[in-house]
Amino acid sequence: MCALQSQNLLTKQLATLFPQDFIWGTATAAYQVEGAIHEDGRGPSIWDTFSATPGKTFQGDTGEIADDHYHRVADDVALMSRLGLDAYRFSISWSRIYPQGQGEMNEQGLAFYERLVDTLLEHNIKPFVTLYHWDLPQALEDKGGWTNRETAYAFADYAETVARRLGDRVAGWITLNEPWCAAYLGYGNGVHAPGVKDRQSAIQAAHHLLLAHGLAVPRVRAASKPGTQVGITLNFQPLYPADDRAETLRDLAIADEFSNRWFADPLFLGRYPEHYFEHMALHAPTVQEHDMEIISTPIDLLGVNCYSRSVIRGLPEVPLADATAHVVPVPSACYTEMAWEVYPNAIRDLLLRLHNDYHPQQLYVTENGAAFKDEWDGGDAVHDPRRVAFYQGYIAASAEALQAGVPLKGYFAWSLMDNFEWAEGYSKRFGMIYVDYQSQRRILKDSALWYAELLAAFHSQA
Ligand code: GCO
Repeated sequence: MCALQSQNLLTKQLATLFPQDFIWGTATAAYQVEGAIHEDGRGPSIWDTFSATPGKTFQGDTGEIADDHYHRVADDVALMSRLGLDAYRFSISWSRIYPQGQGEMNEQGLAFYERLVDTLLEHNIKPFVTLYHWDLPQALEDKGGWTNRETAYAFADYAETVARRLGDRVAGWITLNEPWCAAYLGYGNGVHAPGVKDRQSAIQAAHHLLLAHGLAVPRVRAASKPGTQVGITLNFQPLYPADDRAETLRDLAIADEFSNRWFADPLFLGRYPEHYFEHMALHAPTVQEHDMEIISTPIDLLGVNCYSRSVIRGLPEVPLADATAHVVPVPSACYTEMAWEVYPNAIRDLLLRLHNDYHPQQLYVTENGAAFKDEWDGGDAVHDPRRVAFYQGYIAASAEALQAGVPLKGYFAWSLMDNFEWAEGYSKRFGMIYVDYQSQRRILKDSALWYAELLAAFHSQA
């Protein structure tokens, strides 16, 4: 049990560090919370297939029921309102809209998200919508999935369909969530759906994900009300050197290409990192004329998912392709249940780096949070002091970046409530709200109460 970092800032003080137009929210994703995977015309996704495959997820957990959010929208939005959220980031299940990924559209699927958006607006909560959070329609995977360039075009068609229906009410669109994970975990090391283990396929899948984003941006923007923000969410892993040896600095730079620049460079600079594929001992992807121009189309917001950091030590005898071989533990650090170091300065350093290297118009922290062992005694409380300390530290560090000039416009805690944590199933709890999966009862953890106190203090300043 690591010692809780003492928080110098009182909650009221913390609230004063953010401008009045700052947006406070929480985030979820369709497959992680909705359940109802066979309902109202929804088609199968790669995560239905993957999680139903023996050995792929913790104890064979699947998203079949999850938080049953599909049937509990009114109650869950009421809880968001209880927390005082300004915004809610959720994702749309592509296979609810196009059960086969393309072709015949499923009106019942679109109607569900229209109800969710309207319920949010009734509570003065801004909808921020992720169009792709990893749950590719299985029918498209059957045709090669993200290794097939046609999937990028199918995504842009799907995105425009959704924007035409909801673009008059959505505050912000995020085309893709963490394409790095969709590409590398899905096609490179296979720990996520569709479970392909071929690093070269991951390179081509990444390119088609980026292309899908670039094709979708102008079509989503054109179908939305003027001023609607359109962007993408990337995951980043801030890297720090264990020492100042030349091989450490060399390996850190290469690990940075793999962990952080692989997607950011094409999006903001219009090119991949110069020697990246050579360093990975892989071929460059097949790139068609105008692809990089499409990929780097200007965007209004960069969503930043940041949880931790890694400390890298150069190991001359280990090829960098296995980037994790270079990560070293930090003896005195506090780690979450995901074995992620709690290091609040990582989010400050990352936001400053992104601002200085890529100059995005606006940044949002679209995910930040922690999994800790939460115990529920059947009562009305769940005490999670380490998660409260986590949020206090990372939000204070985000404020430092803001005050240093980073155009940070909002913060979404991951997650609103405990949910299906992909290959970890339900073994990892990230929520501010505890979910008893047997009864589907929701219990506000102390971190939810603290967040509500922070937001109340913030909103009382108006
Ligand atoms: C991600 C995903 C979320 C995860 C969260 C905790 O960032 O990996 O967007 O779906 O559940 O990050 O791992």
